[in-house]
Amino acid sequence: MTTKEIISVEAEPYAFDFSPRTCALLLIDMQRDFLEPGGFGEMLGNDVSQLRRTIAPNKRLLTKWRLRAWPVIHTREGHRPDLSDLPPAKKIRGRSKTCIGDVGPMGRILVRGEAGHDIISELYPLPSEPVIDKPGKGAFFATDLHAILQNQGIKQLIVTGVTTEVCVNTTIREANDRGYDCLVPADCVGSYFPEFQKMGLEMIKAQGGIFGWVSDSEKILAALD
Ligand code: C5J
Repeated sequence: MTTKEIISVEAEPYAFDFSPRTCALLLIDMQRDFLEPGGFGEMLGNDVSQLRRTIAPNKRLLTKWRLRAWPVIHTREGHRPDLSDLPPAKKIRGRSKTCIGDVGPMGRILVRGEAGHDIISELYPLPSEPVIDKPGKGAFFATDLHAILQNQGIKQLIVTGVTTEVCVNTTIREANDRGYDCLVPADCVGSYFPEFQKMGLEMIKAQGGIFGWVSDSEKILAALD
């Protein structure tokens, strides 16, 4: 494959054309506490199967990206163990009995280094793949993601992960304002709430793709083959 080769993926609102050398696969927050039975997400009463259906298509996409040696970046939402980067407003939001920093079913909730904060084994990062530890919902806020992308000449992102309406949408909006094109495979992003999944995707591709494009993993894989 030459660096000039362009791949065209069937997408909405129209085809997404990308050069593999300048396009990264960005996996958002595929963390144990959000996805695994017995984790913090389930403890709050959420149906984790709504997120777990994204694991297999993410795995297929990730495997293909790795085979081609194209850029892959992972993110994790979480805070320093001393919670010095946790805004008090975020800590108390939700008025839950158990909140960020407290001991949950898989260690301290959303704290770096704890079991639940780590990425699920199915999609575990390779040592060569950057992992962005982010204290906010967006992956660009208070991280070096933009610098890493700029240094690699990345202009386009295929964004997957959880949850669709929170960290995926926030990251796509941040990316959009920084000049990146984003494609979202619908089957590779998940929400605990089906209506938010639907609207989270609608909002991205509305108005001629105001924040980006929506497709699915099969269409991306078909374009690569
Ligand atoms: C993410 C959240 N990753 N829902 N976090 O979306 O709090």
